[in-house]
Amino acid sequence: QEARAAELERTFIAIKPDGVQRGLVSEILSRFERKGFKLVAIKLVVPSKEFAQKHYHDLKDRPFFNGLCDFLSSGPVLAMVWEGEGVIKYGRKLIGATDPQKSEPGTIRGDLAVVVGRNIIHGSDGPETAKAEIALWFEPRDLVSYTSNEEKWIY
Ligand code: RTP
Repeated sequence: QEARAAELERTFIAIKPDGVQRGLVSEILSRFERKGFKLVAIKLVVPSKEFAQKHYHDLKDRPFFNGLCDFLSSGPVLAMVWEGEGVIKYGRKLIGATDPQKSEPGTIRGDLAVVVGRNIIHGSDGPETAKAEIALWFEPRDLVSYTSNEEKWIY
């Protein structure tokens, strides 16, 4: 079990200000929990605009960059790290396509959002971004290692 725990991947997930303001936190958390992923870090923060620009630095040349950073820093964001086999890719699947008009029903954005600028949630898009985003939002000591009782029934 220890050997497997070392292999379990982690991803950064954030509920954006629209998701928090709309009271969708518990709905979204429960989807990740029920799937069998494990929460290893969580905090509610209002990021500064500079911090939002760091988080979205890959998009700095896009026309919507400024508005996107204003939006991310406009209110509380629920920042989280989730752990589990395949969590980076499958987390994106739970979230659904970037544009909620194209997200499948059953996904978080498909069920709960309407437009791309208010798509309620962010998830790392690969192992490198996951590592970088976790390091940007959390200190190593914020990441909690523990064994949940359910694990032996999930793996
Ligand atoms: P995220 O990083 O938030 O999970 O979204 P993503 O990878 O699915 O999409 P990405 O292309 O990285 O875009 C990041 C966020 O920028 C906003 N966006 N607005 N045309 C627009 O106005 C537009 N396009 C993208 C969205 O909030 C998207 O999640």
